[in-house]
Formats: sequence, structure tokens, C-alpha cells
Amino acid sequence: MAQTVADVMWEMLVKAGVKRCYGIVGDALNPVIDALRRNGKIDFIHVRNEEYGVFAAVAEAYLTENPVVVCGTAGPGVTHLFNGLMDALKEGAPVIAIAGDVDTKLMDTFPRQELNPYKFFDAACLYVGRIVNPEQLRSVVTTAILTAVLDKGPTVIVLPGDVAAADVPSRAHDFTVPVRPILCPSESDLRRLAGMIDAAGKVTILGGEGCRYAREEVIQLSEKMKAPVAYSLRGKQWLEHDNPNAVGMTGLLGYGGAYRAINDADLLLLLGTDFPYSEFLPGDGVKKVQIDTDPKHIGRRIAVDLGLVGDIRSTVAALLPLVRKKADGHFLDQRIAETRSFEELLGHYVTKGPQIKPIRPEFLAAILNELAADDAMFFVDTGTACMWAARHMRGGKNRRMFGSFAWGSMANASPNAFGAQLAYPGRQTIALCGDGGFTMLGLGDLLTEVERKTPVVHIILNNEKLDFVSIEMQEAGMVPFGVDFKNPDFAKVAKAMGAKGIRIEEPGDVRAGVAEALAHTSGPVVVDVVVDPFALALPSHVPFHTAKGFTLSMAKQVLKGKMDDVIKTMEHNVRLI
Ligand SMILES: Cc1ncc(C[n+]2csc(CCOP(=O)(O)OP(=O)(O)O)c2C)c(N)n1
Ligand SMILES: [Mg+2]
Repeated sequence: MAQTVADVMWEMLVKAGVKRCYGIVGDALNPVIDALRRNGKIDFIHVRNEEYGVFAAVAEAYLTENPVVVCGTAGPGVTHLFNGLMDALKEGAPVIAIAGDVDTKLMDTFPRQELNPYKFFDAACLYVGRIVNPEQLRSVVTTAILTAVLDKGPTVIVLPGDVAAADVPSRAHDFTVPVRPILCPSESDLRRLAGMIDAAGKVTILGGEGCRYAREEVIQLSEKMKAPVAYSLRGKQWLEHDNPNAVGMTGLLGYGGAYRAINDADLLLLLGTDFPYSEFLPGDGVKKVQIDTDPKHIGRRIAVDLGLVGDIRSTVAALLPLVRKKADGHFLDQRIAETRSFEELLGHYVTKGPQIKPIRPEFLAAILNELAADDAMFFVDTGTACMWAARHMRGGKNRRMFGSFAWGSMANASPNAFGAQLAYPGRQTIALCGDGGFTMLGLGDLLTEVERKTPVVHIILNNEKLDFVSIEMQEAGMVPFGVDFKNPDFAKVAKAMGAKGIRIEEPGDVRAGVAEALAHTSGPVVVDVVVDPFALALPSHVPFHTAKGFTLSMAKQVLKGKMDDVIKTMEHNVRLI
């Protein structure tokens, strides 16, 4: 049998390192998935919702840095891919989407399920190639692969069913993925930067995801400059653990000495971070230097005094010998002391945790952190889970933490963890889920995990609330509205679906329940933890408008007869305010 367009497309994708394709078959995709079956080298992960498949692919692609394929069929199947592709774009994950398309003879005639792929994917993808003629195959597939891998983001191959099933033209479809160059600023620019560092009394580093391979170099530089090291949520896993100069995070999730480290410095070095909350970044009193591989990141959040385009590892390595060692460690010592005292404050709920009911999420996060393996992979839902993970989970050389940190979608943790577990079978994989997030996406595809016997540990923060939004509303001075809901017993639901289920209502049961879940390796487990719905999570530095808004909200709630809730929130959080 002659090879079809779809056959050769899969061959090329296999050569690019693709191991899995997540999605749902149907209509236009049938010949595409039939060719995948014939190929035999790609595992087809039949999910229950395409969106779940994309979030799984994003985690796999981010962790392995290999391209991962997702697919959805013409129209509705394709639309389910969109949110996950936006996530891939923002998290920098090489995901390639195969979008089914109506037969070419129907294009632009308003048939059922047609969708203009260029318009639709415009915001989400770095490249959209629509194959309407088999002769395009080599160019479109090569471009989709190379763009995804080299520019680190999602691309789309749009494939009508009739073209997928057509014979392929007889020509070579071999290709290689070229190696990316390592960018480093010129020596004169590095000398200029070294001069600015030497002239500054107090220097602080704020590092992000760009420090992924630069941890040792950044710590060495901080030692030499006596500089506190603050980080974004994406930078935390690379810069916090085993770093004597780590001072925590700034921004909405802030903790530790980071806020003052950043705002009281003479010079702030922004390394590989596109930190989006400019209100938490300092004004003109602090000089700023930003280094990033992506020139578009430089200066887009705040004005910088010097911007350098470069890979953080090689740039910092080249900078190190040019910088003079500083003698005065006073500024650094103060920020470290602040970080320690904030840790003690946060420790309140951890040490008191076993006696406090309902269960404090901080206590749960701290126990999880303590019991998890040294090479555990944590996935964190958008919501309060991010706050507890940021403040109470500690990284390690081989620990990983990932979430929808740059895009901020709900419901990412469960599918992220699933994708990671498929890529690293047997490695401990933990999803810290909101109850809103888990019921949005994770619950349906728990069936997929059961079928695959994938050992993902889901820890559900059961607060019967969109708690993060409730806090947002209170900070803005509103009465929380539209944020409450009722949950079933998730442990019972999990059992009915064929997974292991554990329900924890008593604080004294947290340790044993989490340990039991982590020891379960023959399939997915859902730990339904009934946590305090009034657990507040204010940042370490509360801007004036937030404090004002919060007080206003409390006053409004009293007027609406919600005095009980107000008292509970105040009472439960008195140590944090
Ligand atoms: C798809 C999507 N819808 C809505 C939001 C806005 N949002 C951000 S966090 C959040 C609440 C999450 O609730 P839950 O998963 O229960 O976590 P909790 O904050 O209660 O721990 C919402 C609605 C979002 N980020 N993504
Ligand atoms: Mg919730």
C-alpha cells in the first residue's frame, strides 16, 4: 500500500522525538489516527476531554523538552485544544497540535464543523500550517516541528481528512533538528555590567524560569556580590533549595525578605524572568539590569537601565570573573533574617496544625512537603494551591514543581501530573488540586488514569469554594459572590470510578492519610482533604489598597448579615494579618 500523507507525517514526528499523542479521534481525524496505529511508535492517549490531553502534553513537553503531539477533530474537538495551547505558549512548551479539518472540497462553503484555523489559532500558536495539497507536507510538518522545538511553543498542523488519506508524493521527507546557538553578550557589555555592579552598594537578584540551567552560576554570583536572591514562582524550583542567599518571593504570593531585597537595593538584576506584576517591582530609586534570551522580555514590565540578550548560564559564567567581590554583607544578612522570621510566622499553622480543625491547608502542604520523595514532581492548580505550594513546599535538586504559572488557567494540575507520570513512569507525581479545578477537568479523566493505572496522587483542597477568587473579591472590597458550591465525597466518587480514595476530615489523620496515598503506586489515588475555607493567604507585603479593600469587604459582609464568616476569617488568620 502506498504511504499516505498521514503516514509520512507520523514518521517525521517520530524522528523529531515525539513519543505520545493525546486526544480524541473522530471524523476528519480518523485517517490520521489510523496511520498512527499503523506506525506503531507513538502511544495514543485516548483522553475524555481534549483539553485534559493538552495540559498533560504541556507538562510532558516542558519537563522533557521533547515535542509532544495533541489532536482534536474538526470544529468542536479543535476548540477544546485552545486553552491548553495558550498554556503551552505561555509556559514555553513544544506542543504540536494536529487539528482535523473538513474535506478540501467543502472548504469555505459553510459546512458543519468548519472553523477558520488561521483566525482561530492566531492568539495561541507560533505557527499554523494548513495542508490542502500533499506537496506541502514536507514544508509544513518541518516548520511545525522546528518552530515548536526551537522557539519553544505550540504549533498547529491543520489536516483535512481527504488530504490525510491521500498518497504522499515520492520525495525525501528526512530532516534534522538544528542545534540552538548559545547566546552571550559581548565582552564590552559584560564589562559595563560589571562596572555597574561594582559601583552599587546593595545588589539583589530576581531570577525566573531562565535560570533553569544556571543555578550554580547564579548562586556563585550572589555570593560574590553579597546579593539576596529572590525569585518568581517559576524560578523558585531552580533558585531556592540549598541556596544560602535565598530570600523568597515577591508579588501576590510573596513571602520572606524578597520585598525589601528588591525595593531597598541600589541595583536589581533581573535574570531570565518576565515577572508580570510591575506594581511589585521598584521605581526609579533602584537601577535595573535585565538579562534574557528573549529580547521581547527586556524592559516590557519596567524601564531598565541596561538590557542584555543572553542565556543566563553562559552570561553569568562570563560575568563572574569580571565582578569584584563585595565585603559588606549587612544588606544580605538582614534580608535572610527577615526570611527566617517569616518562615517562623508561617510555621504557626504547621506546628499547631494537628490541633486545628478544619484542617489548615498550610499544615497539609507542609506535611506533603515533608513526606514526598526527594525526586517528587509537584503540579499545582491555579488557585490557593499556588500560595500554599509557594510558601510551604521546598524544592530539591531533583524535585520539580510546575503549574499554569504564566497563563494562569484553572484545572491544570491533574492533567499536568498525568503527562509527567507517562513521561517518567514510577516517579512520585503529586497534583495539588483545587476542588473547583479538579471538578472542572480532572474528575472526568480520572477514568483515563484508572484505565492506564497511572499512579498520580491527587490531593484535593476541599474548601467548597473558588477560594482564590473569594480572596480577590475581598481584597477589592467586594462581598464574595458566585464562589460557593457543594462537593460530593471525592473519596467515594474516586472509588466508584476505580481509583483509590481517601477522605481526611480530622487534622490528626493528615499525616497517615498522605503517607498512605504516597505509598499507593498501582494507580491513581484521590485524597479528599476537607480544609478550612476561611484560610486567608495575603502576601507578605500588603499594599495599602489591599488592606483598605479587605477592611471594606469585612464591613460590607457585616452589613449583609455575614458576621459569622467575618469573625471566622479574622479569628482563623489573626497570626497572619
Ligand atoms: C479556566 C479558568 N476559569 C476561571 C479562572 C479564574 N480563577 C482563578 S483561581 C479560581 C478559583 C479556583 O478555585 P479552586 O480550584 O476551588 O481552588 P481554591 O482557590 O479554592 O483553592 C478561579 C475561578 C481561571 N484562572 N481559569
Ligand atoms: Mg476551592
